[in-house]
Amino acid sequence: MRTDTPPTIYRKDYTPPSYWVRTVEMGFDLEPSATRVATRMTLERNQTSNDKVLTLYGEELQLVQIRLNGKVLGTKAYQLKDGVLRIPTTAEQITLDIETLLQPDRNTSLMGLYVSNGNFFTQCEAEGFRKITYFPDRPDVMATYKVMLRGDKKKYPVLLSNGNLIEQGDLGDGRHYALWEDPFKKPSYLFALVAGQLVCQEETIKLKSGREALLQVWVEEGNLDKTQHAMDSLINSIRWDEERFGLELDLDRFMIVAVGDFNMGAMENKGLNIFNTKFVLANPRIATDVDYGNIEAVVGHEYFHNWTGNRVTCRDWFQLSLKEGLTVFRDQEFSADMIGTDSGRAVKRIDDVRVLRQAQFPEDAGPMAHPVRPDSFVEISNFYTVTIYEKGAEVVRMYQTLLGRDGFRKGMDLYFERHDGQAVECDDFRAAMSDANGRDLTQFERWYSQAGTPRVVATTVYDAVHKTYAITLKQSCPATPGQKNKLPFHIPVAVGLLDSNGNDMQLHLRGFPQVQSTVVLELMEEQQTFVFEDVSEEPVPSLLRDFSAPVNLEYDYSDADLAFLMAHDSDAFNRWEAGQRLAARRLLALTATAQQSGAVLTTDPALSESLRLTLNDAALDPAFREIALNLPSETVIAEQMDVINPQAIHQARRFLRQSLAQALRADFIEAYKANQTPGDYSPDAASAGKRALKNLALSYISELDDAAAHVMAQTQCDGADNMTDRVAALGALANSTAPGKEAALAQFYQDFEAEPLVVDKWFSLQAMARTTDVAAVRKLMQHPAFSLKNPNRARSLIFSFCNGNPSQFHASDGSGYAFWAEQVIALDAINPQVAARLARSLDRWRKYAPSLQSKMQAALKRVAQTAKLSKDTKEVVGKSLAAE
Ligand code: B3K
Ligand code: ZN
Repeated sequence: MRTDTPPTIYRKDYTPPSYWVRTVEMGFDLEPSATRVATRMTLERNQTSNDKVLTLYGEELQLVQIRLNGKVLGTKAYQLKDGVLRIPTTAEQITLDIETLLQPDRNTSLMGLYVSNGNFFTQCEAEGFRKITYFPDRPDVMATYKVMLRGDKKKYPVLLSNGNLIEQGDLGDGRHYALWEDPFKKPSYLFALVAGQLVCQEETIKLKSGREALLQVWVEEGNLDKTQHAMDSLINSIRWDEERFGLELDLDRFMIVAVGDFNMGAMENKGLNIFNTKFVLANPRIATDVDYGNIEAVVGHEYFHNWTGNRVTCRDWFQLSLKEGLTVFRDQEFSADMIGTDSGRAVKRIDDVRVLRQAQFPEDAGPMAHPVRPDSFVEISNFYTVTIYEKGAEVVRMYQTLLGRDGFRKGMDLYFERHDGQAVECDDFRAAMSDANGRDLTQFERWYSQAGTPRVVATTVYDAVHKTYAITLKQSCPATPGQKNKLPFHIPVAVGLLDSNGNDMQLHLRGFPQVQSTVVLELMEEQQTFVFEDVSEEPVPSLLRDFSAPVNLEYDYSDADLAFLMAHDSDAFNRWEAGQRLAARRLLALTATAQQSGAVLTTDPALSESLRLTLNDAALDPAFREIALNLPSETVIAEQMDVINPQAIHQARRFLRQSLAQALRADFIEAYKANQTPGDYSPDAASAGKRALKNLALSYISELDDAAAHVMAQTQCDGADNMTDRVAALGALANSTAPGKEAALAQFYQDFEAEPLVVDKWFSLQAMARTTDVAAVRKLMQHPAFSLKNPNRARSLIFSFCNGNPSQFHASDGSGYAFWAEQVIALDAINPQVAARLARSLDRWRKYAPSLQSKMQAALKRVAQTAKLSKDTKEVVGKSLAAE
């Protein structure tokens, strides 16, 4: 019987498997409509288990035959129900042969084995291997794999799998074969195969130990002019992990393959990383500076998984952040080290925190809020979230903040010493950090078990007589689904104190011997007071430097304090933060005014003067100036309101941008001129920073929407020799009333029709343009280049509109929500994972005005009531609709 409510899986119910799989041998006869898979596995009874059944999982498979120790199993010898295959047995050793039949060309979910543009690819994390064969598909079951691939020689000249190629040859019937062996044991989610018409760029490098390794980047023919940056990024990643963590590539061969149809960014399959083309292909013509940066980060991320994820993996999927949070932290550090300069590091840090606030804070405050180590889920694919990844990375970063870089490294070394080759838990990582440093991190566990963004309220008292300065920190954490009351977290709060000249004071924290300009206060109780001595004058506090913990910190700064910090703080993060606080204040006030009918919005000379100083401060890197001049996003402002009014926020932010453009027009023009990057394009941080500031200036000037601004954007669009400048100018035009706007959009499409990643940009910038309403999006969906089946394309238009164009998406007639429901339902029938992502767009529906709320609720219900909805989407809309 099919149950309507899919079951919830609980962390507390974890039991070890009844059998371990030791070896796996697989043979694939690759045919798009009928691929035959023969799997032989040897299993060994887990002595600690009392379970008298061997459990395997399979989905959407045609089961041809099962043989146990060579004997065919009749249907009475096993039970097959709801994707679970149970074989009663208590034998010590078993050899199991399973034959399955797949239809990769009909697999639109892009999980398991599928066809993309005529080539075969796999995606097995988290539970895709069960779409290839019946298997104990859980990460604590680790085995070595030998894989034989057979296929048509012309159609599939390239046959790849994990590990090392040990044999290849002709089969005489127009087919050929390749035999691959992965010497490392791995969980099934790291299995991969690729077959098809591909070409590669390759390079051999010498590893630190002197061993040689072959590196390859595989792409479709015609894309070899776009692989150099990925190759460079891979080599840099290998070097960085050797240097920073003493971790070497353990294989003789490491491959990256790019595919156009992919559910997410990339996948760290052992030795055979499979990537979304978006995170591999780059040349100046098609990729922006941001793309170059993302490619470096994602190539690094997947490579770093080889140790943090592959060599040491997760015991169960509740531990996902063990590998993801840690690996994001590692890729963030890698990208920062690649920039090298202090201010470059700060810009990277600010970027990462922006993502956290833009996406993770809302998640933590909404219906899908979950701890970094969740306690339950319905569909694990829904838990590849910004909480697991980005908040998880913040949690790892806090170890480093508390233990220092060297202490963190000691913890990492101990982690590998203890757990190499094992499937472990988040607690094991914490224990390694604790034991390697002799530090009690018991309370730190709450970062893993409690959801929600903690709030820290700071108050200060200066005692002029005793020359002391007391900072009192009080923490609390809002209730989240299933977690009403929270216990205090262990929060590192880095602080500095500025004297009246804007210089850092030397800090004498009572009870601590060292004198420093930044001190990490460890807030462990609900409320604690920290006293600084020998404080000669009342300082301005710089709190939560470098964003030392993922919390909302509140302090009653005056506008003057913030302007002072903006101008002087030695901590670049807090310099930026002060400007953001100031701007957010103005935006919230303007939003409040915009909500009163007939009210007039007024400008604020003090803010524009502060921003003018930053814009013109030649001592600051252009990249920093750009990020500082960027106002808090509409989403970030929305999160600070009790009741969200998207139109009022949009109106307020646009008004502020326009008034800044007016007040600073001459300065922006100057910045535009001063930050040109003549000569050959290079994506290095300094050049990218200049382009970013120049294009920010253009976007402000374009807010004025006058003839001069139109000419500027049009000239840049026509003359650009790289995608960063071209797309920035086209974006400015798309948001304007420039007479050449339609022609520019048409020209852009014509120039890049053959480059899918650029066509995505074309859809995306139109989806996010101010004037694009639902009707315009529907029209764009009629474009021959649009397809719902390709996740990148669906994201470029539909997601960009629903998540990136709030004032239009939240149109008062509810047309955006009706559109959203239609698209979630349509996508769900094609690709549940992608649909469930889109389903998250209405997460925060309860925060909107009642008239919008009821329309959102109706749209959510419409999706929830759809027949045959996937459990992915069902979980998301179900949690959204559930009583608070
Ligand atoms: N580990 C993969 C994510 C797989 C997502 C499956 N739904 C990519 C990464 O985090 O590196
Ligand atoms: Zn990852």
